[in-house]
Amino acid sequence: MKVYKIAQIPGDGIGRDVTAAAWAVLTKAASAGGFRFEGREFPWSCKFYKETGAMMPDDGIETLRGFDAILLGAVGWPAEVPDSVSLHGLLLPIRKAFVQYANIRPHRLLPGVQSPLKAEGFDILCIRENTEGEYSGAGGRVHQGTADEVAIETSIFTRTGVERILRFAFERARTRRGKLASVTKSNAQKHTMVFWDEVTQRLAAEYPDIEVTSYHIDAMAARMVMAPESLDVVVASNLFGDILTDLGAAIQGGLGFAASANINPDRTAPSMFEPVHGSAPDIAHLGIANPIAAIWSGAMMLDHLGETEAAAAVMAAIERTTAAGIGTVPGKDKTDTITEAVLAALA
Ligand code: GGG
Repeated sequence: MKVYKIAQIPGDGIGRDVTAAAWAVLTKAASAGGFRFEGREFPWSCKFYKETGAMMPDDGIETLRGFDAILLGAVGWPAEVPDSVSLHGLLLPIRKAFVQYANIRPHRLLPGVQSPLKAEGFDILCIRENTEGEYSGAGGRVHQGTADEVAIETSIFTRTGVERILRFAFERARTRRGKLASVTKSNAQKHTMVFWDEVTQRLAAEYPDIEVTSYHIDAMAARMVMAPESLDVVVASNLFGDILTDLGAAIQGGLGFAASANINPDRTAPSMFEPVHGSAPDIAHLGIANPIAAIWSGAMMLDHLGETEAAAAVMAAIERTTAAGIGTVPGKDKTDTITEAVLAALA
């Protein structure tokens, strides 16, 4: 029997609740599909940071390298650890070390879920550059605490990084409706974003079958609200993709429905699957977090592992659950109720 080794990092806050839900569904999907998961849980989190001074041990990356995939919950406990420390101590180094350069985030309405914008008929695949750009961590501060203080954050866009994410997006567009929206702010940011636009135009010549449109981020934000059904694949830099996908989550009913996959397309290291939402400390341990985003992320993991039938079964179970009105309204149903409904709907 095929056995997949999965590293589980529940993280902080509701991360623990939603990864437990996803794990229960994944375990059942595996047994129905004739394969098995062997999970190992890592306590890396803000609590771990408080105890050890680091978000993960020095050999954390090397430890994770031995797994087939990583299932992550959420990171952040801003009352105790600055968000910049938790993000740069765990999530971002994993994405970078494992060359998970494509962050894939689907935005569509599940049956029974209402978009707060009353949007319908949209199916957007956001592809976020995930290893460089505005989140490179380069920069510094001088004259701290004085009137002359200066803070600099350097965006790093490499030819390798920009080409590979755009090529990935073109290829994805080919498997869908053949439309690609490339998002920058090249009128205001005249180095990195102009470079991104140039690479987009050059690659467009290699993909004559793909209809490519370049948008500025502000115009894209408006389009996602006003005409989301006009969009197919949307590709953007790390920061712009991060922001647009919270907007996408809002259009699809809320962050409780937004799944994501941090993919290493070359399969030279494990990929990581996590809901888009954060740790939501305000509702942590109340048992009301919506686990659907985490379960959907688990379905994306199944797909990536090649277990496409099991992935489809989990998605069908999620859809049967929301179609029955369970988990469709934020805060209405308990995490356990939604999880049990998905488990029951899993054929
Ligand atoms: N579930 C992932 C999580 O904890 N997200 C919090 C966050 O702010 N992430 C920023 C990012 O995805 O780059």
